[in-house]
Amino acid sequence: PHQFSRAGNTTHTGEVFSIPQEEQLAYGTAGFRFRAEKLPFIVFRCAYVASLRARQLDSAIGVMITASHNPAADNGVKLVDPSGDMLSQQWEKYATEIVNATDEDLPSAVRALEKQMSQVEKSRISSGQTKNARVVCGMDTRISGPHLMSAARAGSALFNVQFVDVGIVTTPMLHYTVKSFNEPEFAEPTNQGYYRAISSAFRELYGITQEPEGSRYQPHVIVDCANGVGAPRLREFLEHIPRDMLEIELRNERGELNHDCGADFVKISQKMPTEFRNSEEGKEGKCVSFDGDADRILYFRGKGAESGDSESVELFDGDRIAVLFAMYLKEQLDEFAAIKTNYRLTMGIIQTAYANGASTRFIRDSLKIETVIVPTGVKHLHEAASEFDVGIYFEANGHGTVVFSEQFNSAIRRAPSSIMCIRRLALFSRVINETVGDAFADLMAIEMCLRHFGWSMDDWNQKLYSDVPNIQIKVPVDDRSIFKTTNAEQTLLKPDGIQKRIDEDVAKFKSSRAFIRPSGTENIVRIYAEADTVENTLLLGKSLEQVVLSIRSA
Ligand code: G16
Repeated sequence: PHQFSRAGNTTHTGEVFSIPQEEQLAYGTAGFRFRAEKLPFIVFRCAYVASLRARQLDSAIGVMITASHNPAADNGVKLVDPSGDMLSQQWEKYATEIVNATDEDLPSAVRALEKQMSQVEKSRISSGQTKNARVVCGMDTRISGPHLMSAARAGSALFNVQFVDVGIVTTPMLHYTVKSFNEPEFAEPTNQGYYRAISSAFRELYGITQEPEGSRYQPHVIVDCANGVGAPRLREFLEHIPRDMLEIELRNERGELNHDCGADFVKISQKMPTEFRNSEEGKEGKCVSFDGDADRILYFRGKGAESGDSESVELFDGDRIAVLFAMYLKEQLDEFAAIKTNYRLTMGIIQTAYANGASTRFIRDSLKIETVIVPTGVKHLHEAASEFDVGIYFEANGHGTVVFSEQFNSAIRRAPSSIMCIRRLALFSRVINETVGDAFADLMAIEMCLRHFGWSMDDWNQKLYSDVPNIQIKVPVDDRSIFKTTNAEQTLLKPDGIQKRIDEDVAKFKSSRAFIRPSGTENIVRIYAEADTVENTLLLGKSLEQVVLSIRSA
């Protein structure tokens, strides 16, 4: 067996870690994600699938080697389509088939896949009209990354497709670069091209943003980099942002990845990340947390000395960011509608079941904006957001962005650019990374919205809604595949009888809501609960934990 076969899978430490032929591997919430030892043959085969898709479409396709928020010992791989979006779900299925084939069956699985393509696509592949086909591969800072990069290179070589190694980048940078390869007018397909495109839009937007009288906005932010790729790349990006516009301080740059820090840690524990705990600024200031590959962002601050709790944080999560964007964009769109009545641009906000109930009520009742709830996973949110001219999507965990339709772009292009709301909309859409949630781009956009409204953290907190108490619990399980959900993951169909027990527990508390779902990225089941008080939320969460534990031990 060769180095990247199931039987001969060679790890980054040089050992052979073979994977049983019958073991089934699933393309999860965000690609294949396991302990790094399993990954080499998976990356090899995924890169082959990417190269086939690249030749089919004569385009650049992305391969990102990352396990994002997972611990340092894990790794993963996800594929990126030509527009910079997540891989199409049809191709997720193909990738799953190829990855799960036995070593013996691989050649026939490959032939079966090639056969499924249309005649036109096949003739393009066989006649070699594939000069734009390339596999663009990036990785995060994990120690297993370089070996997996070599597996990806070998996988794309099978089909003789050009391989571009972009090195250590954030996931959103890779998405942006793939789009830039395919749409050269969008940006130059390099790290510098990405930095320049976003920072120049930011500087221009800054230039036309007036702080209102009495503004309490503070242009100073402290960033928890999760000890990940966000740190080195943000330092480079900030060379393009003048310090008198925005002053950014970096922490957690070089320790163990995602350990005691990072957006996932802060969201789930609702605690200060390491390096913030004993700092005065952390307590009162404006703090931000990225995850391991910088595609998530959360704001937070310490609860302050008077709370007597030096560890807990007040979170400004994905929901609050989505609402901030919505308020800014709605203001511009309303002005736009008043001038150009022949364009009716629609706007919607996409959330998942993890969205704080108070945020959803605020969006519907106070902002009067449509909300849609979809299953976890950026691919679902992105797709639903694309139904609107301005589609804002955010998971509560801080993963989100805004997507703009063709109709939006042409309306903006045709309108006179001297009108302020048009300029704001045009520039905001360029600060944002539309391809996927992006911690850097979101940070820039959030700061511009806060500056526009003249808001301090207190204002951002108090002028919208108060979060209802909520808790998330992770329960490790052997086999998460026994948990089957429906209703945007808010109801469990399997194991039998479990949903009834959840409903009974929920009914014991006031204003409560809860659900249990299997993670698509870790070997755990996630519990989410809300109730009227912090105490009741904890009680509800704990009783649901017992429900899962009783199934686990049954
Ligand atoms: C990935 C996905 C997110 C998802 C998260 C957790 O984030 O991109 O959409 O919310 O996993 O998913 P699950 O609850 O299924 O484990 P990341 O930042 O880890 O790539």
